Formats: sequence, structure tokens, C-alpha cells
Amino acid sequence: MSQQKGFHVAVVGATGAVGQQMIQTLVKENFPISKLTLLSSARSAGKVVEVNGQEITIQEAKPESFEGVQIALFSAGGNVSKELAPEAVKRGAIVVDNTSAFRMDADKPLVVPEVNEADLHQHNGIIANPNCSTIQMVVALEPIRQQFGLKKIIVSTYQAVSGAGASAVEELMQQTKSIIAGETVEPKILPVSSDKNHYQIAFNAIPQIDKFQDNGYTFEEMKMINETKKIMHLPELQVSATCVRLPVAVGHSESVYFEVEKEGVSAQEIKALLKDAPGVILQDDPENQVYPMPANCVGKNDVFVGRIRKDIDEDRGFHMWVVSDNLLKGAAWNSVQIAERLVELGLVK
Ligand code: NAP
Ligand code: 12T
Repeated sequence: MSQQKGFHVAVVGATGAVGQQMIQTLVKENFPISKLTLLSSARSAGKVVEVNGQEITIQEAKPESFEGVQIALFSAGGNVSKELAPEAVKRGAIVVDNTSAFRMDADKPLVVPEVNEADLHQHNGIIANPNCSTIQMVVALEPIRQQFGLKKIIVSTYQAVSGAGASAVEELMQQTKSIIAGETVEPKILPVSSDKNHYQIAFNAIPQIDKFQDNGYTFEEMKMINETKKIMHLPELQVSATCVRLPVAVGHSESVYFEVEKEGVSAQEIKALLKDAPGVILQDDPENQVYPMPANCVGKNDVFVGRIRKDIDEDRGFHMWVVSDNLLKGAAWNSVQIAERLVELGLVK
């Protein structure tokens, strides 16, 4: 972290599962920082954290907290973003927002740098960071869209509990211990803390992530559907999703079925494309049982792809398995990467 030259950066939600990764990622990526302001709710205000050998006191996030801030990374829930992101912009900051508050606003870019970096130029102070499951899927699909066109996607996800926050990770750990000890458990957080019913996640699979919508899809599924079309600039793309929570701490997995526009494409051609694609690591060698798994992706910025094969019946259909660290490329790294691009493009005041 450079002290002499750099930007005044604020992290909102600094004590959360995503916020902690944001701080670590800023340090790891050597982001040019002159001052780091860490914000949370009143609950954590006053806590001292060490960042790169320097002690920083967490403060309660308020409109005045953003005086002098140039870049604000928000990850404290949609309501906090709706209230405070405009206050940060008013004070001259550029906001990268990790919540779903602004993602579908027509005047706010929704950006995955490997896919639609150019959209950053259209910003009005706020740039939205997409949903974690969407990000890793579009990173893997964009090179395929560019080469062969993209007609349809059907995705099923296998998502880690850390997507639902630090308390969900704690619930998985405690529940697992209790069940092994033969004790009864009382689920309190998952699938959605504010919903009526809570279910056991340890040794289970829950087909609900975020709240149900009137059409029978969950909000997480609708985020994947709507955000994919916006990021790829393909309003006509057919997308459907089923999102499932697994007892995995970190790392989302996805089984992605997709249909390309071009006829006669081979699985080999798709593999060759992904081998050199930005942000992608191809791990596809069935003979040697090589394929991506969440346990191997934790702590890495990349999107890992394997199990690429042609559909048995549909010439234009393919299947693949996509895994990434949901807290990094799915959240903290994509946000810091956006901030890096904003600096390089001269868009930070
Ligand atoms: P978390 O572990 O529960 O952390 C929540 C953070 O928000 C904590 O730092 C908390 O501070 C802070 N906070 C809560 N209420 C606040 C308030 N009124 N004012 C200021 N700060 C407040 O949750 P998380 O997993 O890090 O996720 C945080 C948010 O990021 C989510 O709500 C979601 O919108 C977004 N998110 C996005 C993705 C994605 O797909 N890109 C993935 C996960 C999460 P205290 O310590 O004071 O409680
Ligand atoms: N509830 O899009 O529960 O801000 O895994 C991402 C993940 C919201 C989001 C989750 C969530 C988001 C989850």
C-alpha cells in the first residue's frame, strides 16, 4: 500500500465476509492508497483492525464519512448502498457497489472487466458489481459468445454459504459440529435470514438462495437471468437458472448448458478458446480426473472451467463446469479490478 501517492479509498461493510476480502485484495494487488477509511454499522465501530502493519479504527458509516473519499467500495447490503452511495457521489467519490441495489438501473454500468469494461465510460458516479454467480458464468461464456455467438443458457448452481455472509459460514461450522456430536440443531440463518423458515445446511442441499419472486424463481435466479443479459448486451438471450446452496464454505460451482449460434462447433474448439481466455483457467483432462473443485479455487482470482463436452443430441449445445472463489472474482476482486480499471482509464477524480 503506497503512502506517498494514491487514492483515498473507503470500504463500506469492512467487517463483513466480502469487506474483509476487499481489504485483503487491495493490499495483495498493491492498489495505490493514500488513506483507507473502514466503515461499518455502529455495532463494529471502534474496533481496530491491522492492515499492512497499520492500525485502522472502524467507523460508523454516515454521509460525512465520505468527505475527501475518491473511491468507495460498498458491501454492506442494498439498503446501506441506497442511502449512502449517493452521499458518497455527492462528495466527489466514485462508487463500486457490490449489492443488488443499482444493478438493473439503466444509467448504471454493471461491469465484469473481462466482458464489458467499455461500459465504465457511461458511469454516473456509481458502478454496480454483478452477482457472484453471474460474474463467474459470464467470464467463461464471453469468449464463446465472441467466437460462436450465444443463443441459450440453462445453469444450475452449487453455491457456498459464504455468499450469505459471515453468519452463514458460522452457522455451517457450528451445525456440522453439533450434528457430529449427536446434538439437535436450530437453524437460524439459511436459506434467508429474514424469511419465515430456516433449514439445516450441514449435510444437506437447499434449493433456495435469496427470496422467492411471484414467478416461482428466487431472486438469486432472477439476478443471474437479468444481469447476464445486461452485461453481455444480449437482451434476446434465453437464460434460465436454478440456484442451490451446499454445505461448502467458499467457492461457487455451476453446471452450465449453453447453445451457440454457429453449427458444427466441436468441444475441442471451445476448450482451445477457454485455454487462452482472460481470467479463465482451463482444468479439463478427464483421463487424469482433472476438473475444477471449490476446495482448489479458494484464495484465487481466476474462474476455473472444466468438463467441457458436446450435448448428446443438440449440435449447438454444450455442457461445462465453472468454479470460482465467490468472495474474490464473485465480489472483492471484481470490485478492486473495476477500481484498477477506473484509475487506468483516468475516471477517478
Ligand atoms: P456480512 O458478512 O453479513 O457483513 C455485512 C457488513 O455490512 C458488515 O461489515 C456490517 O457491519 C455491515 N453493515 C450492516 N449494516 C450496516 C449499516 N446499517 N451501516 C453500515 N454497515 C452495515 O455480509 P457480506 O457477505 O459481507 O455481504 C455484504 C453485502 O454484500 C450483502 O448484503 C450483499 O448486498 C453484498 N454481496 C454481494 C455479493 C455478490 O454477489 N457480488 C456477494 C455477497 C454479498 P457490522 O460489523 O457493524 O455489522
Ligand atoms: N443473498 O447479489 O445469499 O448481492 O449467496 C449474492 C449472494 C445476495 C447479491 C447469497 C445474496 C447476493 C447472495
